[in-house]
Amino acid sequence: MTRSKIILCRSAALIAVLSSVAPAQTLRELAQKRGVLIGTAHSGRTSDTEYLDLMGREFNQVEAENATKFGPIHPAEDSYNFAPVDTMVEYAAAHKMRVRGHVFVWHNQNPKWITDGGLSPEQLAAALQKHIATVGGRYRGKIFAWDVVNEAFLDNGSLRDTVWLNKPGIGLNGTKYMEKSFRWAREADPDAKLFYNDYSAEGVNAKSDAIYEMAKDFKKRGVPIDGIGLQAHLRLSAAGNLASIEANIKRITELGLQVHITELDVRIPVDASGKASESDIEAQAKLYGAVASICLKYPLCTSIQTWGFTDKYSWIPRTYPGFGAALLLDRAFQPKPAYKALLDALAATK
Ligand code: 9MR
Repeated sequence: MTRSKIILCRSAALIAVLSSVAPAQTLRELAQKRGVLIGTAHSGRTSDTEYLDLMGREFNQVEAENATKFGPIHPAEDSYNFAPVDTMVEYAAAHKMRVRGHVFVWHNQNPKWITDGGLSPEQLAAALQKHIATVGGRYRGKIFAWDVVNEAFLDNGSLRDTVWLNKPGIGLNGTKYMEKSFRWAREADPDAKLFYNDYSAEGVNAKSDAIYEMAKDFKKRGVPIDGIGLQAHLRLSAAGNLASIEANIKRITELGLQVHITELDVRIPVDASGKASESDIEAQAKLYGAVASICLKYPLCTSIQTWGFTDKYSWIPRTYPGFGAALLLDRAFQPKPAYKALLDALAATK
């Protein structure tokens, strides 16, 4: 062997040894090893390169926080705003990330032409079908899973009054309007995984019971539903609800449905400068780790997604004054204990 060949072999051996002992560094490396997806909402800040770089480094799934909702993507009957979504889809492809779609049918963030356009139920049904066909069709093969319906139930388990159900609605009673939407979504993209998504339905309660019953009925009758999204916008008190969260994940997966944790964040009290107490930050970390560990116990719980990853861009302070610091990295992109807890949960042996 020549001298240069020997050096080459030695360095290859050294690299092999180093990479076998070096711990995997990022959330996505650990998630990949376990065969799960680790995702984040994308705030749309495309000029913040540090933000984009970190997102691509840590996550293997991304979902638009707003850009794929009905109003933002379809603001007028004949006009679609695809550009921000196309940009996200290209970014995801460049970083080898999967893309989740959010959402076709929701009571919020609908455009005026839908909510105030005086459309009849027949016209609304046609508009919704066309919307699903157009948006779902455009991203066929690029968006691997869609929240078809979001937040259709109230906390007491009854159906929410919405433009799609009864104000004026698309002309179908009860859960039939959702059934129709799932069927339209399947037609638009036969390969996309189709989800029902909601909040305050992580544990077993009146709302999650109603969702479970609907999903069971849909499965039984062949309505194309593939999973339930559990948003998981949590407070520290959720630490007392972990057994119930596990029971709910268990019963959903026993139906043969997937679970995606879709919007995980844990809001904690902050002072006027946005600072939280050490003990709350530690308790928050434990909760992130615990929720992830529960999901990882169930092979059909296939994705853990946080609603953003840096406290620099989070919906919490705007919506819950006095609360914040809900995500994995602080406002300067420094990892918090929650980040480490999630790493540890992903690294833990089964
Ligand atoms: O984070 C989103 C925020 O930027 C929007 O202003 C808000 C409008 O309703 O929607 C937020 O995202 C919501 C998601 O689409 C559905 N589940 C609850 C999320 C937080 O409100």
